[in-house]
Amino acid sequence: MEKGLFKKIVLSLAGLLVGLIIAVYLSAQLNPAGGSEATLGGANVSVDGVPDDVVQAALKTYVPPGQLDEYYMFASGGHSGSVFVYGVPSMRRIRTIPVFTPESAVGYGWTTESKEMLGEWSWGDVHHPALSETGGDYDGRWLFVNDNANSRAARINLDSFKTSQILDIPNIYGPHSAVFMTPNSEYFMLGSRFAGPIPYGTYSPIENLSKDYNCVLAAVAIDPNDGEMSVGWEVLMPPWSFDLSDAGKLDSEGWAFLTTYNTEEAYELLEVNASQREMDYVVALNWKLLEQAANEGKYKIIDGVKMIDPLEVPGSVYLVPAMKSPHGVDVTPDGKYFIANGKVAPVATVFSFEKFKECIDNKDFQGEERGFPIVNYEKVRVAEVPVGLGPLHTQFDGNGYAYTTLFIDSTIAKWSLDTFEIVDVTPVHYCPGHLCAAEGDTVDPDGKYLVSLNKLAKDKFLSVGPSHPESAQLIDLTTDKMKILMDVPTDPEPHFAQMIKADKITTWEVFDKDPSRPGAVYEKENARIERDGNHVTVYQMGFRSRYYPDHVEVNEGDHVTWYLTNTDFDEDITHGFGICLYDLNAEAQPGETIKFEFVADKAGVYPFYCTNFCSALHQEMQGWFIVKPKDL
Ligand code: RUQ
Ligand code: CUA
Repeated sequence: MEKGLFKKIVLSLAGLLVGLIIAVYLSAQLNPAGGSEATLGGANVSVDGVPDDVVQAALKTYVPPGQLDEYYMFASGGHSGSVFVYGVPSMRRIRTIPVFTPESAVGYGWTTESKEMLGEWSWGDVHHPALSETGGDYDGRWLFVNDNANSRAARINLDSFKTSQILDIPNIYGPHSAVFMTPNSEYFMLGSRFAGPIPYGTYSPIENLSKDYNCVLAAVAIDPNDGEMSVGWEVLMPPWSFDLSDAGKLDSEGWAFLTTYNTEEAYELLEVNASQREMDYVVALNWKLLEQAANEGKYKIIDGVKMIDPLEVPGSVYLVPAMKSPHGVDVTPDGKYFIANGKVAPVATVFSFEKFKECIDNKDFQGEERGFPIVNYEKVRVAEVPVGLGPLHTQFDGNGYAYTTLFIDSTIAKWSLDTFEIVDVTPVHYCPGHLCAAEGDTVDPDGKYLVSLNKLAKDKFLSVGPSHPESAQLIDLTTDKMKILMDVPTDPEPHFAQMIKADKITTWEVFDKDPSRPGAVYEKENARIERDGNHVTVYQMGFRSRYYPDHVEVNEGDHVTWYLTNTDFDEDITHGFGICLYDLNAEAQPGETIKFEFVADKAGVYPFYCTNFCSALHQEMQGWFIVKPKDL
């Protein structure tokens, strides 16, 4: 039986079994004190005695066999360097997409293409995934992420769920305050978390931080046709740590907002010294003006990038005072407000974009710092919402409510964007960082679901030793009170996530057959091994259940270029390729041609085999790589 069909049958049976077990479990919990009627997978079940909220939570998160989740959630994998894909509401983890770190499960980091993308680095630190947008709405084309460690950004194509480009960003140490998309994916912004002398490699002693160190904001431009990223331009900023950012939308389109947390310019004991001032800033950036300046040549080149001095572009940067080391900054769906989350101040401060513009028009400034005008705090601030201790991030539903995570309180507060009053608080477990609402960063959020991305799980799961997994909790937003529906463990480390309606993403079933693709072979008569001096090129096919050719003999020291085409144009029939004792591993998805290169520096006989179980004769899908010794 072919793998897809077999898998479907097994999955269906397993699903039915789980459904049956739940039904039996629920109906077995007999207790005359309670009682509830419910449907499960289309059948009526009696769930007498089970508390109603347990029944509702089970039903709301149960996706019966044959049905699919309603949303994809793309979650940061933090310093795993990967992106984790979940289905919501089941919270099943569907996929791990390796981005900045090799992943042998899918041969990422061994093929020529992925090796070249990873370059000299072996790890990365993904913080904030951002989906591409059209008209302020997720369009399901691409996902972009930042690397806080090695100053990169990456694009994942959502037709294949593969990392397709990694871009080095010059001049930015720790681009943490990224990735946040402009409403038509013109750009995303990245800002330095760490001050440093630029370009990379420049020396200056730490005491010179205020003088010689900079933070930099980069605008990465996105090609509307293929999503190709390039550094558009950069902006030279003082050595203040940039933490998070968000792009303006609708009323505030054309602006970007970034929080800072070390305007003290401290360089030791930051824990204390970066929290001296009562106010730091939200930095507001008029990116359209800066784009124009870049087009007019108002820049100098640093490390190959157009670097704009914003002091030479009047009107491009303003400072909005925000309470003590704010963390997240979030623009409301209508673009009318931007909200700074206090972190060490127990408030979410709501700023009016309209008032901000008025202050600029009326030159209503309360001072300036390093040449940048500081707008009048009393005028732009419309509310200080006392959300609780440790506010970090805010998301929105489509009904005029905001949801703020409180790291220290371990709660989420729901509050009105109209009255600025808190209407509900739910505990979460434990210490939430980001949170993710369904379509939450668009101009038209869905509400419905909220996921709390918690830094600690403590007692929530079976113990796995001194360090526990992190956790994600799914919260129901369809009732007045927020209700936790389920807990799932997550791998390190949940930072941000975005949740998109599943029907907005169209994936390929198989790779296109394209004879012009370098190295591709689809017919046995074209499969071959070619030699040019000491360079051997293998054109190999893989199909159920063999490789063709299945013996490849080269001479010790040969440089080998190996193309493998999976000629099974059949969804989900992936062939792996591992060479024993040669540290080589890859996979070819249906219809895909992959390439890897290596030097045959060890003589001997090395079996190769398919690592993905692909058919009943998968075990026979093997061959031999034979390296003839030099001195023979
Ligand atoms: S941060 S937990 Cu890296 Cu997004 Cu706020
Ligand atoms: Cu191909 Cu297993």
